Amino acid sequence: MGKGNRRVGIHRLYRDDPERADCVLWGRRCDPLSRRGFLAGSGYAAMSAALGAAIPFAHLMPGGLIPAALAQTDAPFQIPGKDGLVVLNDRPLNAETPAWLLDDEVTPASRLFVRNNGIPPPATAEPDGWPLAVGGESCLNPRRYTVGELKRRFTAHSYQLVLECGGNGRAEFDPPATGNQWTTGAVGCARWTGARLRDVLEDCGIADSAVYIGYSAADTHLSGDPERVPISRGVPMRKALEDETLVAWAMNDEDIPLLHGFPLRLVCGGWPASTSGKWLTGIAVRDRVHDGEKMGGASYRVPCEPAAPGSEVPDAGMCIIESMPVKSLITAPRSGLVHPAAELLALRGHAWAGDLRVAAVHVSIDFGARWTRAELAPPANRLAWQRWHARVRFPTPGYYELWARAEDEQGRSQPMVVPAWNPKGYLNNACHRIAVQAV
Ligand SMILES: Nc1nc2c(c(=O)[nH]1)N[C@H]1C(S)=C(S)[C@@H](COP(=O)(O)O)O[C@H]1N2
Ligand SMILES: [Mo]
Repeated sequence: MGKGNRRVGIHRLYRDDPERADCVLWGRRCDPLSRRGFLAGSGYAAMSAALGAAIPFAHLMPGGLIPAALAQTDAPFQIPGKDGLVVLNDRPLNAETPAWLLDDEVTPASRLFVRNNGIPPPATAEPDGWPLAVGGESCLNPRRYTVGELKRRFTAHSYQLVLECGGNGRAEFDPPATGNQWTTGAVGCARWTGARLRDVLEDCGIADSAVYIGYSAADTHLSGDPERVPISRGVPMRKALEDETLVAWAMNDEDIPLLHGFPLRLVCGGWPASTSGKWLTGIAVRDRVHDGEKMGGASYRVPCEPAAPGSEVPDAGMCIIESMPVKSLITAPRSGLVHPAAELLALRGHAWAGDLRVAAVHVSIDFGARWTRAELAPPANRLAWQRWHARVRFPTPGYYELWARAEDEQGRSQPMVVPAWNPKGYLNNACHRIAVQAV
């Protein structure tokens, strides 16, 4: 892949030109009179032929649905220290993890997605000397720490925390949203260790006027302009002061890998991962909503009220994304499995719900007509994802899709189709689906 390469997903191709996409996908003659959608005319036959199987529940299949077997984007590309990630952009580096590689309870460094907005700093040879400045309008006693001091002075806490990019799932929006065309893999749940941000802020003193924190970091802008900052986001005080919000110096009990913020990172589990500043050098306690880079405009903000797809939303009508919505993944089996129809198939995955707990997970083999309840484990700690297991049986041989749908403790479920359109394509928590051929 050359400099600045970007990947265009199959969904994007469909959004842009469905007829051409049909030609590419099904090898059909580009007939301008042919109807759109797979099940129209020769569509069903072409699709069955391409999948190599009949589709027993074809009558239940939503029109225009791209079969999961073909929507797969696994195309491993090597990044040092990474295993099987799909690179979406190489400047800045952005890479996601195929669902079947997210099967671990605790996501290993080799399988954690990478989302850089700028250029990471070089690895410091002296991590314990790395500075963290705490200040801002609402900090009573601004001061500087080093990572070594943070480790000595504050109690270390460890939590497994879900980090999911706000744009995970963007590839499915219609009209398409610009930005990394994440499918499902911009999420992970590693174990983070560090000081509670609350303990550090209380050490400096928090004024009554405190509203928000904002981070600053050592990465540099793509333009090379030292005056420009790639990203500087933050969270309201209530999130900043939670037990699980960490100023972390370790991931999975080792130094944080350079791509993930070595040697110091803010971690705010359950919120858009953009709030978890990597290569952390500063925390400002603000007397207003933090106004750093990527806090305004359409960045990490969505229409406060539902907006018509493609419409212009005035700035005042945009709200900052806070807790991420309920979501799940099928991490085993891998999509594309060929399985004996006579045998039960065991499947499993993870489910998470931002600041909330997951209350239930259901799975379907018939495009969502009927659902079976999965077994659901409690989280390792608050804000960790939860393991689920289910078994399904196929009535006849053929092509099936397995769909998983989680529900949070407040009764909100994942939608089966892409949810509320927004200008930058955030918060797509539609059900994950995989393809299985029963033989
Ligand atoms: N300093 C800094 N922090 C950052 C970013 C960045 O570009 N620079 N990217 C953010 C975004 S948008 C995401 S989704 C997560 C990605 O974390 P990861 O690369 O460790 O998976 O880091 C966040 N923290
Ligand atoms: Mo992100």
